[in-house]
Amino acid sequence: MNPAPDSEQLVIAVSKGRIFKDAMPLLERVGVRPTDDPDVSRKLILDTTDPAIKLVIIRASDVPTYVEYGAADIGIAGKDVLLEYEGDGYYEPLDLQIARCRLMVAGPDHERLPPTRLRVATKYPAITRRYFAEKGVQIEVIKLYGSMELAPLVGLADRIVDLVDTGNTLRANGLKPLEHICDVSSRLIVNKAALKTKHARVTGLVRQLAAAVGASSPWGAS
Ligand code: PRT
Ligand code: MG
Repeated sequence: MNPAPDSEQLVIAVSKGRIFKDAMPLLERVGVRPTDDPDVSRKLILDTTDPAIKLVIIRASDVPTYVEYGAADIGIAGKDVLLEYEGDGYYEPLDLQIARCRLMVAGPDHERLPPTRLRVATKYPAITRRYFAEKGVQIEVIKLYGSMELAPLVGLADRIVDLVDTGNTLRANGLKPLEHICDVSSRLIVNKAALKTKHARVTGLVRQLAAAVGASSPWGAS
């Protein structure tokens, strides 16, 4: 088969780990299977069984940046990452309903005296500030890059804002979920220019993926 011309090539940005694991069966259903396993290979650009589609393997929080700037035409990213990302330089046509979890405020099982100004540790400072501002609660945000659950245990913070799935991680660290901020699942995002310049290929893929997840077709039928 001849390779597709460049303008017809689609680049899909996806992170390794749980989103990749959940996204692969969906992509396979629309004929896109990477020829290397990103958990084994060190390649950052993967060919797929569709000669016109490549995958770029990047950090979860970098996916909206790649798509906004057109380094990828399409991306798969958690709603948590999209809500935290400052910018709206992409379309978000489809909820893939994978990698589901909840974004929650959590705190110690046994609360000490309520502090005057809550210190909240999180890797989601923007979401956290918005959430507490809407409630009219003054907080101090402590930005961390991981292991948020540790912060209350060592006196770094009174609360955390983190993703919760089974709740096992919270329980194992003597924390409990306190407030539900939002449900999270992974979304398909699309570069705005690519929707125009590669319209047929982009809308075709989005429609196929919509059918694969049983969603009604975004951007109309045909
Ligand atoms: O590793 P890197 O820093 O690059 O990115 P990452 O750690 O965010 O990547 P990854 O692969 O761990 O998560 C990517 C995306 O998966 C997130 O942005 C979410 O959209 C989605 N997702 C779904 C989750 C979870 N479920 C989840 N449970 N991401 C993380 N968790 C973690 C959570 O942070 C906590 O530490 O799992 C723990 C809680 O799980 P339970 O089951 O113990 O409650
Ligand atoms: Mg990780």
